[in-house]
Amino acid sequence: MVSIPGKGLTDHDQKGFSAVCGNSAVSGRLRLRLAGTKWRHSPLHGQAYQGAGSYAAICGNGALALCSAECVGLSRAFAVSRKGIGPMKALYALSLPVLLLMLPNAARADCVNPAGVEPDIIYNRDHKTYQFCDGTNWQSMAGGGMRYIQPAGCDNAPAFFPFTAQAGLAVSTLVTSNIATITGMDAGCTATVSVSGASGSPEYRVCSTSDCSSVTQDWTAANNTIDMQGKYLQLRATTSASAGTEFTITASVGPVSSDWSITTLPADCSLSPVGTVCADGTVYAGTSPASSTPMYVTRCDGGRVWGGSSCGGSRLNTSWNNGNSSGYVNTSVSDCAAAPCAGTADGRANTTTLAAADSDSGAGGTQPHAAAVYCDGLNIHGYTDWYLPSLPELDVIIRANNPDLTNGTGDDNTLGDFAMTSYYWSSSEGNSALAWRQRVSDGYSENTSSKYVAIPIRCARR
Ligand SMILES: [Ca+2]
Ligand SMILES: [Ca+2]
Ligand SMILES: [Ca+2]
Repeated sequence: MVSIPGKGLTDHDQKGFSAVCGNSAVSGRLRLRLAGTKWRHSPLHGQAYQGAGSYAAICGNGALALCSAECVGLSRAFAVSRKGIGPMKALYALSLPVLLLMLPNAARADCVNPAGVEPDIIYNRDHKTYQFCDGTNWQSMAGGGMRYIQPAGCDNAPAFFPFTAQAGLAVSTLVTSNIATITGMDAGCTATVSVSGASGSPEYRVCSTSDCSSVTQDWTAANNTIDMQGKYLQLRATTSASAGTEFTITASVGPVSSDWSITTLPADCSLSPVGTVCADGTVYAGTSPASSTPMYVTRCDGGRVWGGSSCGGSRLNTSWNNGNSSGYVNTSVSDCAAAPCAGTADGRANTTTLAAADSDSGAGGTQPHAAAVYCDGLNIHGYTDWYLPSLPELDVIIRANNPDLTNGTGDDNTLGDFAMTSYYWSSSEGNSALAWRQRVSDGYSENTSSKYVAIPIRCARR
């Protein structure tokens, strides 16, 4: 008796065939030579013949498991039972290359010992099971074996099943493919389903419904033999930890393969369209008119934080000054008489100035310019150089976020998380009491807003 705890193969009886193989690593079937006299060839656990694998071992109901490295322990254990056991009691578990070498030349001929042709049926007293000749070997009809009898020459080649390439993906993120429909095979004709890829730990699942609400094979990386006609195939994998890196996943159903490409965000997302989320989590917003260099905004409005799939927290509504409607201060930030102010108005310089300036002459000491101070002190996406954009910069941001300057259309919120009907503060000053703000929905800007009004802000950097 052989006991192999934890390997799924627990035992065999004196006939050598009562071992139980529940190991999911089983990936193929082979013929097994018993007692040096007869070749047996049994289907097992839904697996079709497959050339990969390293070792063989006997499983339940006469099946022979071809195992990958995970099953190596099986063959070693069974090797112990080879010596001194009489005919029909010995188990031979051989490494795959050896097993193939032992296949007789008659592998393509009719069944032998006893002689037979397809579809002859015999009863094997030794193993108390019926066997049929598939034209080459005597196949077991015991247990679930009958499930794997396929009509000769059945079509297990599906029509090509495309997977949509995905780019601009966040790094180190598990992503799923579209759900591909598998057609063009004969119903009942099984095929080996597999997935491969050098990186990303790819897996597949098989569903019986187009939305995968009903799963027939849950996520796995293992090969499986499945009747795929009319079913649905979906892939998943983890994106690269590096920016701008493509992984290619290959899925196969029978002889047909299809590639799925998943590419992470580029390191320099300013080469991508506005609204592209950069590898660092910031959002490319266009070119700053103040510096003629790329400008980025936070993923979410002031007060909110990206939670992985959406912005969380409460949107900050802040005054431009300290919230007082008296004691206004005309700072050294250049006053802007009319929109869009000077094209070179620099939000970064404005913010530095405002963060150090007193906003309320009626109160002793220094009161903050709250909107600018928020951006000046912000530490997010790995940066601390955030600033409150000037009006010309805010105009670029708002037009990037709503290109047609019309609310309720498909181009809304290209940059994400803007309150579409709100005004947002710029760092451009109007005079002592007023500052410039701009509305997202239509791009309208005004300097008639008192500095104490509390509205949203979006910080930028470059
Ligand atoms: Ca001023
Ligand atoms: Ca003061
Ligand atoms: Ca729009």
